[in-house]
Amino acid sequence: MGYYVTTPIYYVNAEPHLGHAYTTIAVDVLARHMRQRGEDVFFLTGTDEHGEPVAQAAERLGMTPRELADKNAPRFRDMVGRLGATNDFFIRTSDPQHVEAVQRILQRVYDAGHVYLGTYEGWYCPRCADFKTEGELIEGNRCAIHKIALEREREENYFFRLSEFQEPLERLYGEQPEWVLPAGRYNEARSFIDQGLNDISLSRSSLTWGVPVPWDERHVFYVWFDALLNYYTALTYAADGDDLTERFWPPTVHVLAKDILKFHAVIWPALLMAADLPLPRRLFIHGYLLMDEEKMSKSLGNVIDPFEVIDLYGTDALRFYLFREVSFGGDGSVSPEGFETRYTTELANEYGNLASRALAMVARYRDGVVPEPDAAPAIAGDFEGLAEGVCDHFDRVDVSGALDETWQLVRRLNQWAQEEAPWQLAKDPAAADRLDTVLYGLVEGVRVVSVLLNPFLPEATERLLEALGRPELTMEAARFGAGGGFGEIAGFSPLFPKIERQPEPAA
Ligand code: ME8
Repeated sequence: MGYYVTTPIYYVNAEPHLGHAYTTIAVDVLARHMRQRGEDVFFLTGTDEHGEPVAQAAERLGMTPRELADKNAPRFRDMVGRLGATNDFFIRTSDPQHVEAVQRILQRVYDAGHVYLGTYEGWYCPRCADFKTEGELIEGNRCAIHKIALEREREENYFFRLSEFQEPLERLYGEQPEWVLPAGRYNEARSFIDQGLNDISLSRSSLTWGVPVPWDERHVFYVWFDALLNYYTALTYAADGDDLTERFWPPTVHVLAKDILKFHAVIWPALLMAADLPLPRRLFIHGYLLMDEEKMSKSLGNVIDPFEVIDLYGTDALRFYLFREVSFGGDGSVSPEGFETRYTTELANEYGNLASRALAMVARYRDGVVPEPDAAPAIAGDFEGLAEGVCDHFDRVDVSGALDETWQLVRRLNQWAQEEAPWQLAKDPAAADRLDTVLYGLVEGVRVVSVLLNPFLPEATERLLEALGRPELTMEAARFGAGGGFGEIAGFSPLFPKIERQPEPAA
């Protein structure tokens, strides 16, 4: 069975920001880790191009929705590349194959009797592309997320009989308490279901930018139905002439933030049941990146541009920072100062220097050849269970936990180097064996943590492992002492050099 992991598909109504980069990197870290374990991985990301969020933004800009989508989709694709993401496919919901597959699946849902024509009356947020209950509004009938005043709408819509899936969803949640992680989000989804489900709009007749409803072309599908189905349709055409659904459906895990929990945790499984398709095995819901205590979002304008961060600190530093600074699953603030601090104290001083010092000592005291010690170094014991622990974290999508566990070993190696003081041992010819053991222990330790850090820091770790002449990245290679010794070490430049910042212009 393959390992199939997805990000949400992002709206092309604006340019990508750090929030989008965040989920994309998390999923890439997972995908890279699972490949290290020999899993058959498929990693999907892409853009959500239909519906009101895009149509309205295009109108404001005096463009057609398609022009806006064609302008912004490549920016998301570029972002994915700059982040070092190893996605297997990039879906655009304007792809004709997606449109055709959505029509085919929803026609099946219609034919099976899950759809009827009715009238929608109520509040609608065009930015969320979501119908709101009175209870979800904030003062002045405004959207709680976008803070914009909403209009009451009355429109003929096709409805999806969500209420029919009340019991099947209760059963799903009852039988699979870890279907949604973390537990707080599972409870939230469950209580939404427990309040009783109402049927929901499946189509819109006031909008033309969408997938036409095949049985009634006056309507287009409500964008969320079109969007959610991307996870399925992508597999039908991602590989030319090869349908990947056999190999990868159902998804192993969908990763998303809590803003779109209800769509994924309630509507999506009901839709799959209606279409008679197996359900994803798990959803992982992460929190928000905040700037000055507010959710970073394009409508609030408080966004960090991931391209700028990468230009300054590099891709690895961004990938690392986000999961160190904010525990994956919770909310947390990020800031340019925070980047600077973690870069210097952790990447440059703790990891980069550890590697440089270990290699420099091998060069100075042993002519660049890592010694083969007679006895295993004492530090080997600290690595016992490490790879298993990291795998356990990743099995639960605990990306920060996996990083923390590995980083403790980076710190332990620094501490051990201080305790053993190889620079002192080098002065005493009688301590030559001991020095051999310590040098080997340090280099082997750096190698093992580098294998485990590879999903987070692909560029730096691969450069270092090349220099060590030990480029293996598998989980077997993440054991202390695995694969024997080293040869002569190649020289290499510092992994995380000091950042030369442009001085702030004088006021
Ligand atoms: O909702 N913190 O698209 P979207 C953390 N098209 N993650 C954030 C974030 C933040 N401040 N801001 C954005 C949509 N994200 C739909 C999805 S899926 C079938 C359709 C990330 O462009 C996070 O993953 O608004 C969030 O769920 C997603 O971007 C929303 O992206």
